[in-house]
Amino acid sequence: MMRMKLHSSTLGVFLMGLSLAACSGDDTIATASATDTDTDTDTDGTTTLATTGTSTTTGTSTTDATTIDTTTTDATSTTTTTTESTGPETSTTDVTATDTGGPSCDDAEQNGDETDVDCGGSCSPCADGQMCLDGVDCQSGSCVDGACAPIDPCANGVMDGDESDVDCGGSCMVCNAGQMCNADDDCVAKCLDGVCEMTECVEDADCADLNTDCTVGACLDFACVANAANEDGPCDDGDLCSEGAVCTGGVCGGGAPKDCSALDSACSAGLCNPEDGECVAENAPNDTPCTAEYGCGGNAVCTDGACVDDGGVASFYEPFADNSQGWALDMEWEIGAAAVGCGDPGTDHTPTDDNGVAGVVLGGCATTQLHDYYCLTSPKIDVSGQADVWMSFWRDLYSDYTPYMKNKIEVWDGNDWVIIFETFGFPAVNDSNWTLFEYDLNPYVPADNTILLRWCHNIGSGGAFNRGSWNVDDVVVGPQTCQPF
Ligand SMILES: [Ca+2]
Ligand SMILES: [Ca+2]
Repeated sequence: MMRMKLHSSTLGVFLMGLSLAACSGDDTIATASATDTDTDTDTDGTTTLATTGTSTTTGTSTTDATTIDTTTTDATSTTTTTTESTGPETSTTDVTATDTGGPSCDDAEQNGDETDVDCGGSCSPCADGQMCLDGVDCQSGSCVDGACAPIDPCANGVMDGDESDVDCGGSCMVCNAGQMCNADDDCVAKCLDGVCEMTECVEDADCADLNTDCTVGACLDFACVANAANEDGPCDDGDLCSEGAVCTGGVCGGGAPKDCSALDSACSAGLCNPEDGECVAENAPNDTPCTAEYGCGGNAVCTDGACVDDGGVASFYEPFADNSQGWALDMEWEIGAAAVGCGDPGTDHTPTDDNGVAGVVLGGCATTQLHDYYCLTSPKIDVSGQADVWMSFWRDLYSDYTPYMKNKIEVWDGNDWVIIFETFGFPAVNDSNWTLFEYDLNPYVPADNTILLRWCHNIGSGGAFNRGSWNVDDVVVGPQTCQPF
């Protein structure tokens, strides 16, 4: 119960205070609301406010003095105005009205801290569609863009509507593996016995683990599969010691072992190191018998990866399998297969299959037309480090005698060609078979340790007989007695 007696000058302040005060929602508070306000001047000069309620005046009202007596009982405020009558006519007014307090939660206006009419703020929450500031202003607890939104049945934390599990399935989002379902559509994948089953994938990107040089991961019926790709394209088979692997039906393979034969030698084998794919030379055990390149026929054995021949090693060897060492050939000279004809041998001397020799018109006769020397000249032969320098070769020479034909072998001593063999007059040379000849070159080794050799012939006089001339094989420059074959 509240009793108030107010002057008009303080009413505004009072209303302002009420509007700022928190509304308790208690409907026992009277709200200032007047349908009629009557202000008059008292006889003593003071102004007394007559307010609220409906004033009923009977006859002519001459109100000199007004006293407001406000009694508030619950929701009803009763104001009794007593008018003193100064004349014969007396007017008595009894007013009963709804009272006069501040904003309330049921005054049909948006005031106080309400977010919409009579709701929100400290009033009861608003219904869907009404204005709000925050979820607490709403019955649904959801304030979206300033308006109370209906509660999302798919996010209300209970299984309702057509959901198959809490907030999923039906018209809500699909359920995850392990959640309840009614049909496949309720699940990311499949519904099995009322439960969404586990799935490996939903889209191809989930299967990227299966991407390789030769495969592409794909999601098929919610399971990852590796599809073959890059058919016949290059791929890495993971073996550093294979080369040229390709994809075949999704599998990388078919690579060839890396070729490390460049490191092969008499006492080592080129092998690929699987750790880094590099070629390395693996040495044969020491004292393993071996065949030394240009070895001179001793008891060659491997020593720390090198084939050492105790008979020595030659500086140069030529079996004439081809002309890869670069001999210079004047007219009539050839390097090729031995051939029978005009006294030439049908087989070479070297015990290999190439049958290669050097000779004058292989399988035929030398010309008998007069000419100066035609020569077979060796490549440069480096004899550095060779303590003992001899030349040996196998010969099958069939010639006329000087002056019809003359034959010679020369060595370059750094300044001049020096003859180390020549033919003269009768009798002529006619080798019956391959024959070994050896020459000491030690006196002729030039300062730069590089020597040249040449085999030559001429026609010095008309009337020469047809002869097969030179056949040369297995030329060796090395220590004396060095005979590889
Ligand atoms: Ca040969
Ligand atoms: Ca010949």
